[in-house]
Amino acid sequence: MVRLKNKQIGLSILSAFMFGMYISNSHAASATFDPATGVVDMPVVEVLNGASSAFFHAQLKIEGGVLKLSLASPIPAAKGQERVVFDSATRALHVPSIVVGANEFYAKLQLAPGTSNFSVVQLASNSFQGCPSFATAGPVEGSCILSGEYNQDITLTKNTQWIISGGVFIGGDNANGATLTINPGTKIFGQQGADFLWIRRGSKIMAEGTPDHPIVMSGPSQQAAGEWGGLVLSGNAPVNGCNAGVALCEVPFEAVTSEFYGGNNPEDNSGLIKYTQILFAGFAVRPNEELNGLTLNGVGSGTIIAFVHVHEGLDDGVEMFGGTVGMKHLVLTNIGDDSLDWGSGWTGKAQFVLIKQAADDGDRGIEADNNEVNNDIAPRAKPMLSNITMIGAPVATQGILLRRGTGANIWNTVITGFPDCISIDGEATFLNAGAPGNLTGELTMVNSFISCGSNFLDGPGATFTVADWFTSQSGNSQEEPLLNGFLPASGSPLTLGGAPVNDAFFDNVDYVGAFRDADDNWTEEWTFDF
Ligand SMILES: [Ca+2]
Ligand SMILES: [Ca+2]
Ligand SMILES: [Ca+2]
Ligand SMILES: [Ca+2]
Repeated sequence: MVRLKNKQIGLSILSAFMFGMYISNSHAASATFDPATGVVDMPVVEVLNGASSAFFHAQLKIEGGVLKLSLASPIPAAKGQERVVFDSATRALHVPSIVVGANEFYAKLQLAPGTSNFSVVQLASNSFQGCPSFATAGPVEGSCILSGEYNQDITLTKNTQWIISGGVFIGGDNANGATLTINPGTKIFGQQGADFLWIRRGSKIMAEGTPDHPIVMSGPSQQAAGEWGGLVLSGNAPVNGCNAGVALCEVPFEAVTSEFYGGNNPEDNSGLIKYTQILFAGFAVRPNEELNGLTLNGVGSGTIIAFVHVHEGLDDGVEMFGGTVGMKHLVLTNIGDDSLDWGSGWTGKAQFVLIKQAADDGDRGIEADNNEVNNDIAPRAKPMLSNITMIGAPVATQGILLRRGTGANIWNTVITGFPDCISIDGEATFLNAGAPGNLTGELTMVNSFISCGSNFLDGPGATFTVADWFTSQSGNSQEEPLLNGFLPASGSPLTLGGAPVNDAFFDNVDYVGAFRDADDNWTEEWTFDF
């Protein structure tokens, strides 16, 4: 059966929806339906597989009451145009426009595992239908206001300008869990720093954009950092900061201390964020206690974060407070403080990260703590990171600052343009690392290229020099990386300088930095212009 949300609907209803497409064939819809044959024709389907994609002319056909894939014929790449997108990772088929009479719909279909059968999970009008019951009318036609706490599942559609008013919370804290679904191409705005979106423990965000219809979260004028608060996820994955022997470590968030995060479930799932822009966010609630573009509090490894662009954040781009969450394909540009910041014992993963600082603002590319109060507290921060391209500016400080007891395993990273490339700070950080030539494996960096004003800065408490640490490890180089913008220029040593990471999360690649070569610009189309 074809399913619409949780309700089963008959194919006659679906056919009635799709019949209009046939009538209005002149419209530039991304799919059409012929009721005589039961065929849904999709002239251009992009099939996403990580950062690569393939293009097809595809058809679905109603057979025996089920929508089945009946044709998939390869066609040349057709980026930059309206198209259907199939995401192999989520098995979701996004049809941005199907025409029904005078109306146009977004349709989301889901491929059942191990079959060629699709079910319809959503049909949403592409024209404004008035505000749903969970929102109030906004100041201009076509806008709706979200406020307060939501204990039921809600879906934000691209036909509406969604306005966040104050702290908008999805779910209670591990109670009344809800799912916030955000459709491709949806725009969400905050009006001031105190307007933010918060996914609480036990609830989920399902923000699945597409390359041609990214989700956008932004401020009202899109001119400066701090126009709205930002996006916060809180989860039940392990964090540090509790007293020894505490069975369940939960801690309050620094900027909003009524909100707790952390738990005992490393695989906790806070949902999915893909092809999403988070722009002009950040809010200083108190000095040194801020909302970031994307704040990840105790978020677990069941969560998917991929193809996220944080631009012009007032504080950090992405900040992890503990947790185990992994991320792929991040673009962090013009960030006011640190592009990537962690503390409270983050043990997650990241691959393919572009960090590019503005000429006039920014602190560190990566600022890494275990815990500020107790540098040796467990679980100790020890993420795995690979394929980072970090481009600083003279106004910045360090490319990477490793301090307050943090561990980390870093591969295939290039750092350039900062006053200092790498600093290690604090005796606990040095002791945890071991000694050059006899490292513990807790703090490592291999197959990485650095080229800064000064490549190394030895912080207080040093028991070895950062230079000895870096040069004693395999594949590291201080030669000029030869970038053209953020991509490797022809002849760049980065393209042959990498080593694969032996871990299932990571794509098996052998280059240094976030991009394979001059043609591998996976930031195209879905990002904000930076
Ligand atoms: Ca911060
Ligand atoms: Ca910071
Ligand atoms: Ca900082
Ligand atoms: Ca920090």
